[in-house]
Amino acid sequence: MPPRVVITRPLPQPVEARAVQIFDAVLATEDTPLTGDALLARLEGAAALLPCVADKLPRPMINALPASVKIIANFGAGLDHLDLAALAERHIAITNTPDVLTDATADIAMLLMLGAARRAKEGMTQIREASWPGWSPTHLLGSSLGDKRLGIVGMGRIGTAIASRARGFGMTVHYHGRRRTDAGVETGAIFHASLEELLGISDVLVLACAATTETRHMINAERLAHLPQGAILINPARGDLLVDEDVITALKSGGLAAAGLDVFDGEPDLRAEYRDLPNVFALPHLGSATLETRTAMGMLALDNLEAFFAGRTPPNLIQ
Ligand code: 8YV
Repeated sequence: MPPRVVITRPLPQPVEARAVQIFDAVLATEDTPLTGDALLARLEGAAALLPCVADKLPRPMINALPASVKIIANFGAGLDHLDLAALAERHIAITNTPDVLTDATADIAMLLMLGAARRAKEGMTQIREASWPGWSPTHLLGSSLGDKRLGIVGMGRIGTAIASRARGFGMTVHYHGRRRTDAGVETGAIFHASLEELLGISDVLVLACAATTETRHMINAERLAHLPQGAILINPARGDLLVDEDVITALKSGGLAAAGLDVFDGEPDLRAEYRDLPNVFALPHLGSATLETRTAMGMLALDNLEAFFAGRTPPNLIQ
């Protein structure tokens, strides 16, 4: 009998087809997060869980998982919705799906940058509300990206992919990370040993780091004050990297000219100001949302499970 794998959400058709072919797969019939008792009931007798970012697994949930569960194959790169320490204590393996979503997420970062810099929200509002006064030399003037300095926080796979796109737009690339990356990966990007130093020169700041206890609320009033007046903040990573109140204050005062946000603390709920402020270009967590990418993510999650149950090391084993 193949191992039972519980999948929390509907996935692209080829992924579900392969899942039922190779596993005793329990597919999701509803597209809502699976949590609490409903999740525990579905996991009875299952060997694996395939969750996504919206399926929160804090310590009490992990402690309550049936003993049959041996691996969690996350659909996504970020693991901040899972308590890794609690999983390690229970000797439950965990894998994720990096690489395959790098390009799609870097593309969204560029969309956020362009949307914020070019005042796309205000333009779209004029179209929707039929309030476009007509072409004028001074109508909705945004700022060019080409001559700007881009500061990237976290030069990992996604940060590196954003850097190569930004170079194509003529931006000068700077970054801060835990360590300087190899010259081959850096390709001319300028390393800053401290975050504050990076902030000081970032006309556009993009967050491309993981959400951890160290990075939580990293962008607060004090850090925002280091940015050049009228900088643009881009967040395709995780909402809790920001202190929302401080970001909103800066957006209202003009300290920040604009923000491009794809992720929100407590999403899908978001602060009313992020909905209403004209200088916030916001998307509903679409970073990896292309059919190709979501299919590749699902296939990679299945690869990880296949390897695990065949006694091999899964390609994306975290712990
Ligand atoms: C995914 C993401 O769509 O991979 C991640 O960490 O943020 C998204 O691109 C999401 O996590 C799916 O679970």
